Amino acid sequence: MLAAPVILLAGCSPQQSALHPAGVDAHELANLFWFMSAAGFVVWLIVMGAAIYAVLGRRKPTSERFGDNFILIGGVAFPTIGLAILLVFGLSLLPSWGRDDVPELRVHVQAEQYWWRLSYELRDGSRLETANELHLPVDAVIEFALTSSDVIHSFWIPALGGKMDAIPGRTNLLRLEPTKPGIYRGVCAEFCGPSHALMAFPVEVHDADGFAAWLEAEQRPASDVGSGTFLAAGCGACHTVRGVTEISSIGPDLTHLAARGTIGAGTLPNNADQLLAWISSPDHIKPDARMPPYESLPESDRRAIVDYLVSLK
Ligand code: HEC
Ligand SMILES: [Cu+2]
Repeated sequence: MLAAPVILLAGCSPQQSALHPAGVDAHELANLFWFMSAAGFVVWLIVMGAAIYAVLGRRKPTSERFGDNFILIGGVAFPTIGLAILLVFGLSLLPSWGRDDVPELRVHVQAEQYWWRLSYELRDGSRLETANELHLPVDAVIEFALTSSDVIHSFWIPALGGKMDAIPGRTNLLRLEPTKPGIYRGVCAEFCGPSHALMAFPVEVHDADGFAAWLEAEQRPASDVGSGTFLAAGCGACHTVRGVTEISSIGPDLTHLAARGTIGAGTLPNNADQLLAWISSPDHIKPDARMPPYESLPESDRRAIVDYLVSLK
């Protein structure tokens, strides 16, 4: 009994916790949670007090008037006023739909089985494509335009705010405002297939300079030194590496893959050994992953491809 909460709490890393808020909405949600919990606890104490009094209290008959008043106050007035207060507090947190201010940054998010296609709207109106790792500026209102290419997914960064569904054929808008630089974790929060639990994404919140530096680095085209085996193996049939192969983008953009912390949407740490394992047999690492295995390629070829991938800084 004592060990249970310890084990449960150990599972709460602040990186992915709605109770360690690092954004405006997350703060409001955490406050709502603590307020509701405290109010629930007070009501529980009162009810338990009444129950204990009823069982152990003095057995003296009470007047009918006392009985009527007790029911009116305890059974009608108290719940009505108490629930009204909780309702008003809860409703006050709904986003105001009249908000017509322009967000400082817009990011298009297309959920795919089982990864995230991300596209940043730049000041000049062009788009910057990337995948599986979000970088955001601190203290800025960011609007996410969410959609999906296959089934319903849900976009959720617990440390920054609430979740919203990504639905095929629709665009849902979600605004978040990070308040604290750091590294957080976002997840898919709607069951979408066998690898649903392997559809996460690291979120890095930068100060303004850090974000500008990331954006600039991300816009550079990739290096094509050593791309021979990668291209010959046909990886370009699904992956774009800007400036090297831009035929198709069925899979995640790999232009600056080596700058990302994880591979397979938060599934593995990004290093040469894991990349080799991933290319050899993605389906083993991530059931139902939509990438073919390359086990049949000679190992020297797979290693040459990995050498190229780790150079994509
Ligand atoms: C049929 C299309 C297809 C081909 C061909 C393909 N891939 Fe993929 N690849 C994908 C898809 C889809 C994913 C995303 C899988 C997931 O995370 O669920 C992926 C993911 C990856 C990732 C992880 C990217 C990230 O952001 O986490 C790497 C690295 C990768 N592929 C490398 C390669 C290499 C190298 C080749 C050639 C040997 C190759 N792929 C061939 C479709 C393909
Ligand atoms: Cu999903």
